[in-house]
Amino acid sequence: MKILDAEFIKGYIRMANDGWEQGWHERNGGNLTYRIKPEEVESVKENFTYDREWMAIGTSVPTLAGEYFITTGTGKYFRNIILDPESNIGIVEIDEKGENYRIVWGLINGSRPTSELPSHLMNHEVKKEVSGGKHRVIYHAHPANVIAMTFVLPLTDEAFTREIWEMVTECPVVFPEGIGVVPWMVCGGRDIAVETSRLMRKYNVAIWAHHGMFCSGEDFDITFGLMHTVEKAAEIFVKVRSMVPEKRQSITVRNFKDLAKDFGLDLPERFLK
Ligand code: 2HA
Ligand code: ZN
Repeated sequence: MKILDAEFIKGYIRMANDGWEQGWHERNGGNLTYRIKPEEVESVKENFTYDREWMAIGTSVPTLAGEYFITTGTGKYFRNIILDPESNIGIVEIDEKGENYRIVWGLINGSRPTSELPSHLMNHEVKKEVSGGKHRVIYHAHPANVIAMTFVLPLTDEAFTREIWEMVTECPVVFPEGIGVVPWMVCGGRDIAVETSRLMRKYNVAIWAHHGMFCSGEDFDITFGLMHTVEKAAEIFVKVRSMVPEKRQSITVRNFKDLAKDFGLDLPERFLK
């Protein structure tokens, strides 16, 4: 099969372009990785070449040994992905130790995977484990309203989860486990990757202060939808705060408990204080 005819590649490109259209990917902002299913790898393998050199990931992800990922390229713009996939995205194979990768398709003309590859792969490792292999997508974007919130609220999981939950009734239904917050850290390296993947053990959303957001999910729709839901709630937060210093009324602890009962949600007590 021609690689660009494969449904998983089409789904990846559509999600990347949807993110661009939402305004979450100025310049080269953001990155997206997908852990490819074995049968999907088989279906397009004839397009792969194995002559590019192995490169160090910069961290060790033994659980992902032998896996294949689609990734955005470093310095590449989301808005260009749909126009020229082969230059802006690629497929990488992880070696049998989980320490190196090599590009087997795309990222032509000497391009490399995203600078956030260590964060993505460490998140994939944790998510593969805790979801029993179900989670396949890690998505990083720069949505403006969530970033704005990181200048206003205390940088705690409790403050962000509760405030965002209160903005839209659907939020605790979509992410009942809550949201994690990473304080400002240098991006692109192992330290921020370790911190983010620690949060990903508990949550599907991690906010990077003054930078953006990471989401994890089973497929493109679920992961994009999660980013979209959190950012929509953050937009409402910004609108409310722009109108008045204090909310006049909101969803109460009692309301959350009623919702949890009817929807069968397990909302952690520490977000309901
Ligand atoms: O390069 O968003 O965090 C894209 C980024 C880095
Ligand atoms: Zn970023």
